[in-house]
Amino acid sequence: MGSRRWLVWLVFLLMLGVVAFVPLPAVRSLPQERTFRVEASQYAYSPGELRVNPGDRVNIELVSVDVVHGLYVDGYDISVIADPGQTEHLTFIADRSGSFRLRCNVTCGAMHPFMIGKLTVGENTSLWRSIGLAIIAVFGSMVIIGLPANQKSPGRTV
Ligand SMILES: [Cu+2]
Repeated sequence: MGSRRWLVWLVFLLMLGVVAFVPLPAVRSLPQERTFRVEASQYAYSPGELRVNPGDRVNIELVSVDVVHGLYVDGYDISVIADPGQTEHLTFIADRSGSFRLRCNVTCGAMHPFMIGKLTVGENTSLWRSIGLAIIAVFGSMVIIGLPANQKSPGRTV
């Protein structure tokens, strides 16, 4: 009985380790060409967040809806400026992983400093890991709750 319980624990811990730390080769995709049409208006970008994989070639088409707006990518130190009604292009390779702010680099009005977007370069493996860990936690708690009951019942006369 004791050894079986120990074995269940071992399997449980192994599963935890696998989900938490083993790299996910299937998710790793080849670099792609990604094109985003980003509309800039006072005082936001739409979409507000761009998500790409490391190594992707990113094309941003910046469209200004009202006044002159810019788009500066923190960390990459590149920018583009679009006149009202115009579309300007910014192309770069996403070779740095992490989260980077997109900022308007043209003073476009009172709330200009708050005109901020986000570029995320990275695979969303943490999401899959957290889902996996949640499933294992549920499974594990079922095993832990279930085992003592099974072991007790034959031995005790209540
Ligand atoms: Cu602006």
